[in-house]
Amino acid sequence: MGQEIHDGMDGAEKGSEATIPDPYRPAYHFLAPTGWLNDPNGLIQWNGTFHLFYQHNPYAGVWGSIHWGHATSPDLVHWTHEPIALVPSPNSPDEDGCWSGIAVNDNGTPTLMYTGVRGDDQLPCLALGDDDLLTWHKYAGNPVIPAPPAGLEIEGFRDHSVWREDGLWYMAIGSGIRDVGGLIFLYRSADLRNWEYVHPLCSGEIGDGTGTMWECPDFFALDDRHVLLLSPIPLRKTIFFTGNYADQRFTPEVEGTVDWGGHFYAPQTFQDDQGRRIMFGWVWEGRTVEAQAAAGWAGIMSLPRILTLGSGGTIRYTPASELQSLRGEHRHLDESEVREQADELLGTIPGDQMELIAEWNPGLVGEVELLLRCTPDRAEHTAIRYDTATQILTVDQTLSSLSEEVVPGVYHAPLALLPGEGLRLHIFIDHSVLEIYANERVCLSTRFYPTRSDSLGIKFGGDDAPSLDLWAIGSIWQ
Ligand code: DQQ
Repeated sequence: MGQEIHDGMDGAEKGSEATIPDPYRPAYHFLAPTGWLNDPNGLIQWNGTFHLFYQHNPYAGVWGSIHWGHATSPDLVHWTHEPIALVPSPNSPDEDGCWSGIAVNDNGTPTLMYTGVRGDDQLPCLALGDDDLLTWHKYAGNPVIPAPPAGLEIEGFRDHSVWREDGLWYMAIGSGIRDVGGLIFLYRSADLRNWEYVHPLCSGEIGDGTGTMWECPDFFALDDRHVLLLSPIPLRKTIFFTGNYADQRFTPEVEGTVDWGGHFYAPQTFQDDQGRRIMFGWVWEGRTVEAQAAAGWAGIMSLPRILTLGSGGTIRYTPASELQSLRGEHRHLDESEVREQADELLGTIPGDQMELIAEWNPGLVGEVELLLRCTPDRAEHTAIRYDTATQILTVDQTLSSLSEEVVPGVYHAPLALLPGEGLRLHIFIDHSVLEIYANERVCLSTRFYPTRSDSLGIKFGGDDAPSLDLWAIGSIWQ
């Protein structure tokens, strides 16, 4: 067995958010101090403090040399950047990158399991932390699994979900079998260092709509079911299965889309001290790679979402209630006020850094429309529409930005309102980030980049007006 080694990974300076005059840089969504961010990793609450690690290239606003960035929070909302946790080590199993993984409490020792990348090899590696989780020591016996199961033509062997069961550690690893479909390998271990292959936890088939390779599996119990989150290649979105787990095999029963906004990927969940299942996801950019490189940063984290089991094996999503601590000035308008004040709804609340809840009463007919980040002449705006006939929620970014560096999208999500149910859109606008929770069962996260300084208004269309609650939202940086 290997010994633990010190890497002297002091990494980046601890600090707070850089003050870069960039109108697209969010104020209350987490992002790296500089450079690139992708998947959330190693989410854990340790002695009360929340730890968020993430895939990070500190050198540029593009994907590249992948380190593990690190931040801490006392309340799940306000964050402090900490020194980089993992740096690729030359001539080691992670010399080409420290890819995605998780954190566990191994009987009091903070422990990371991540994918070490060397050439074509992607293999699980361990790092052990000091008590403050700021200094990490890579395990000298890495990789802890020397090769994927033999005799299979696999596509990838990466990303980890680890849990305790019957006194052992179990680990799910994302993969795919060439020309067959996505697959999750299941391993078990007594000590996180010696692993035995069990069998596939779950697998898909080419043509079943679940892609060819399953990235970032996250497997956990939710109420009386189990949930498997997957980010399949080439879907560019995250799906969930809820189903039954028995004899170390998972049988999916219900499938769904975690987020319909075209920019949400590779989420990870953890359970906090209150027993809540909390998810963060990577929300990628919607502008060209050249624009991202010029900005010097790319990629943000979604807001923390609480997952609960919905009806029929679906998942319900609510923004963590702690986010309400960011609320500032508040305005409430009822339906008649919304109709009358159509052009002055926001008052002094900034239209690029706000939260709004729009609620339409049950019995809605026809189509309703809400324009955000809208110029007075409507030349720039993002449209959210709900059509009661098709029961489709749409986010239309065709006119979101006049810039040619922006890739506009139109995103659709099915949302069937139940008898007696109104439409409730809970919306977070944070400079270039738009996060929408519709009736707590449909999420759409996307990015927008208005160019005009007066792209700050909101407007409503359609026969029915909603009631509105609006808040100015503060910054998350300590
Ligand atoms: N991102 C990581 C991989 C993972 C992918 C590399 C998903 O471990 O499969 O940065 O976005």
